[in-house]
Amino acid sequence: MEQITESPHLMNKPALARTARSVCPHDCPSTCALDIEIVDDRTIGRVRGAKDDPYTAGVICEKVARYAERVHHPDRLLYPMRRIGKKGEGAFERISWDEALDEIGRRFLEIEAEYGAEAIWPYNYAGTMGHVQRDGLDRLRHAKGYSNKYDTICVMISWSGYIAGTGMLTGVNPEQMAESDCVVIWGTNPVNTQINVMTHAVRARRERGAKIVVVDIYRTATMEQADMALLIRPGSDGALACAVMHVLLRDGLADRAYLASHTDFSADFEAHLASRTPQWAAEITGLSVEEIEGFAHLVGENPKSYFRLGYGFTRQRNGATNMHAALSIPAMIGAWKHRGGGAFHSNSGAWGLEKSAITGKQGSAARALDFSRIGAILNGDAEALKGGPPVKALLIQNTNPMVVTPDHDLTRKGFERDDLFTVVHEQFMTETAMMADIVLPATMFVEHNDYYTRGGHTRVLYGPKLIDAPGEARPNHFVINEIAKCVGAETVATEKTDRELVAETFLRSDYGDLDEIEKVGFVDRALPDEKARFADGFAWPDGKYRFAPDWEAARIKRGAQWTCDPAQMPRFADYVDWNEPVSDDAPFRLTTSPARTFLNSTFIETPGSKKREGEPKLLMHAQDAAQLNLEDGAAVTIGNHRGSVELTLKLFVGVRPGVVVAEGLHPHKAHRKGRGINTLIGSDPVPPFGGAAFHDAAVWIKASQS
Ligand SMILES: Nc1nc2c(c(=O)[nH]1)N[C@H]1C(S)=C(S)[C@@H](COP(=O)(O)OP(=O)(O)OC[C@H]3O[C@@H](n4cnc5c(=O)[nH]c(N)nc54)[C@H](O)[C@@H]3O)O[C@H]1N2
Ligand SMILES: Nc1nc2c(c(=O)[nH]1)N[C@H]1C(S)=C(S)[C@@H](COP(=O)(O)OP(=O)(O)OC[C@H]3O[C@@H](n4cnc5c(=O)[nH]c(N)nc54)[C@H](O)[C@@H]3O)O[C@H]1N2
Ligand code: SF4
Ligand SMILES: [Mo]
Repeated sequence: MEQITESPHLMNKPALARTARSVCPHDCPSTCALDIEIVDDRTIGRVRGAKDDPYTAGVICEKVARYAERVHHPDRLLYPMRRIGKKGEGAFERISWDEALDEIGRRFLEIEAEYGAEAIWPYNYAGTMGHVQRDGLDRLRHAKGYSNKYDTICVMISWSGYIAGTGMLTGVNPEQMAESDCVVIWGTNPVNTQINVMTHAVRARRERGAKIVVVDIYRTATMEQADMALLIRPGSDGALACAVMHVLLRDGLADRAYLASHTDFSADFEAHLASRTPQWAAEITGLSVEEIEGFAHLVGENPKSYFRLGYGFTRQRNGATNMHAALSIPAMIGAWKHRGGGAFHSNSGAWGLEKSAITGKQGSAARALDFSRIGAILNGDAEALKGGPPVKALLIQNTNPMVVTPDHDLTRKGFERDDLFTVVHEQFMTETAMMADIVLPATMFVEHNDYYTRGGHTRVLYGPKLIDAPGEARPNHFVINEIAKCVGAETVATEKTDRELVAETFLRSDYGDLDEIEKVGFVDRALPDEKARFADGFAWPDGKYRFAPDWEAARIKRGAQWTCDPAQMPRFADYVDWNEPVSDDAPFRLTTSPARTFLNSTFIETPGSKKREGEPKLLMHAQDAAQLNLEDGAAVTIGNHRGSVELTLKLFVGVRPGVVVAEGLHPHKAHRKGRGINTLIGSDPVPPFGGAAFHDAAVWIKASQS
């Protein structure tokens, strides 16, 4: 591969001329406002968190503070390439953009003629959270009738559980965390995954003596900062939540007036909770009765409690019901009534964007294939293919499915198919790009224009092009337009620039004029506070919070599909025992929680992140290690019926016996034997509407044979 020669490492350069406002493009709820030093028209310097943004408040994570090392990395892809070796071998030759586009157009048209348009699957996710570059592929997809994608990999489970209660995906402005008496950080590890939550939670403690509660399955850096640490068994959150509600009712701490005015609370639900005792939940969660009662009393006596509900705890087979059960606690104490109280998961229901300029005509009749089941789909599973033609071509942008999707061995087998034509548009030679027939070089966020959303706060931010791209790297917008021209979809190949698409989308969404918006850098979509706390009613026809969810109504709101028998869903907020069962053959429960300086599969190439994360490790309790005769630092193999993976053992006191944690999506090649952690994760769709249970796998563990 060619190396960048014109961009020396920047941190050494003198501070320069100007600083520009931008926004972090990554798939992180914080969506930080950034101030970026511009050294010259090809070079950035320091990246800092904007001090005048109320949510960012001058704080960003270390990986993005060092972004210059990613933009100016010597391994960036600079030219289009054609594979000349075997798939995955890594042998490519440089070709021109014209050659690449001609070949893509020709192959796509041939495949369409022989198998139909649905045999082509544009496959994009959230490597960039800019809507023009992330979602523009839909314009081409819809115009051609290529296969749609059913989005399950990240938010399907959690959003479904949240909407089942409130009816809408919004909540109390997270800046208000600083005004609460108790901040409950549940199933998210913000020190790793969205640092700004900590800024506001810690402010509440400093300024008002608020307590911070953390609910997790291992002692994370976030839990280290908690006043109350609730270390529970994976998948047991529903039991904890129900027992807390039991205690609140039992001890007169529920807000009966609020239950009557704002919820569907019923005698039947109260009777249901009567059997969900702290003793019952102690068995399931591993907590003591005192811990459960202590937590219930803390929030019951401090109804100005703010529940920050994460994604992580929903990556379980019972994750949607656990989200709904945890969300039911703030309703039980009337937390929503109080400024500084309530709940928040994502604000994505508040954007009100009209995006047809980007995504084109909606409502294509083509089948929607499950993003997380790419392995089954590429291996010809008729049910996963929905009875349609095989997938013969993939057009991949902003995602690295060879690393991030579950059931990896199946995924790999699919990508290895000789008759699969794969196009990957990337910034680096990822393990997915290695499987491509054609690799196209992509720009980074400072090299193109876009606007960004992510659900962690209330603002939509604009990030302009600040420097020129290296080599022949091109934005997604360019690639989509050019491919459209090659496959007879000229009408969707807009002459508009990425900036013009942002401007048009802002106008159509009643956000206002981009020139004006650019002066401040954002549009604030905060709902009026009363509305954010559902003071006039939750987003159901009768305005009542649902302790007894109508999952079918939630499905319609989500535009989702059932992946289980609807009768399987519990009637009320509850705990259901759906996790992958442990057995003598697979006695440990594995979670695969994100690492601090990787972002999904991104940043694995930057020196700072590589140094901090080191080799892939498995966190295990000393008692388990002793039983298995394993020592700290031992090479271990962990496996299940899906495959096996090698890691280095790290003894860790903050994990329960029987539970092991592998942090971070290290590349396969970083593991001995070349298989990474998603080899062990199932792709069976999680009830009720699909999704991958990344933190829910049963595994065996043994010393590796050298
Ligand atoms: N540094 C970094 N930041 C990231 C990411 C990254 O990979 N690295 N990924 C980004 C993306 S795409 C997303 S969606 C968000 C996700 O961010 P989060 O919402 O924080 O989700 P996770 O990090 O998956 O998991 C959070 C915590 O949940 C714990 N957990 C797992 N199972 C359970 C359970 O059953 N119950 C409870 N109570 N806890 C459980 C995990 O151990 C972990 O500590 O983070 C984003 N930010
Ligand atoms: N085991 C396990 N697996 C997981 C998770 C977990 O917790 N555990 N988390 C899951 C979650 S929550 C998510 S969201 C998924 C994330 O899965 P992905 O969205 O695939 O992950 P990323 O690494 O964020 O981004 C993928 C790629 O996008 C590329 N990219 C960035 N910007 C651009 C651009 O402008 N143009 C183009 N063409 N490419 C670009 C990056 O270089 C990167 O290689 O992973 C999931 N996988
Ligand atoms: S990755 Fe998250 S915390 Fe880091 S700068 Fe981006 S938005 Fe902020
Ligand atoms: Mo995600």
